[in-house]
Amino acid sequence: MTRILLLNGPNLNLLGLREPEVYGRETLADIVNDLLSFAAERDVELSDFQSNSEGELVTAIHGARETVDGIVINPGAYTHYSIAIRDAISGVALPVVETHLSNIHAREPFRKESVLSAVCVGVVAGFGRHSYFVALDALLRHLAHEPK
Ligand code: CA2
Repeated sequence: MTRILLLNGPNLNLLGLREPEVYGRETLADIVNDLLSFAAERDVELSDFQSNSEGELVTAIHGARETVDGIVINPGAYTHYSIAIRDAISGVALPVVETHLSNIHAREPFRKESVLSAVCVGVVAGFGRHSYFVALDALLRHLAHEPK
């Protein structure tokens, strides 16, 4: 069975509760529940973790090395400056798909740069909740074509 870890970074626990005009009305729990069904239909074991702490995300990435086949991550604002998360992704040598609800290229200039994209196998951004499903589907297709 393919095992995937879904990681969500800082403030994504506020989804659906604040700024619905930017990030939508659904909570993270709503999205994760639908992703669990999506994964189960494909015989995929999906685990998930959200943290507002950079160190906890780094530790979760390290732990993933022995436990999963790939990672889907919405790193939140860490996308734009976390060299620690970048180094963790490089260090575990797992395929990682970076995903964003919003189109980071159509927002403020400081969001246009991701320090993580270069160490990820791909990036999905701008499709709201659908970004997560596209990212997970793309990761599964990647794994099917490039097995360990
Ligand atoms: O578009 C995305 O998914 C982001 O990763 C979301 C981050 C942002 O810093 C990135 O530039 C792009 C912010 C997540 C904050 O989510 C909130 C949700 C509701 C209310 C406030 C923040």
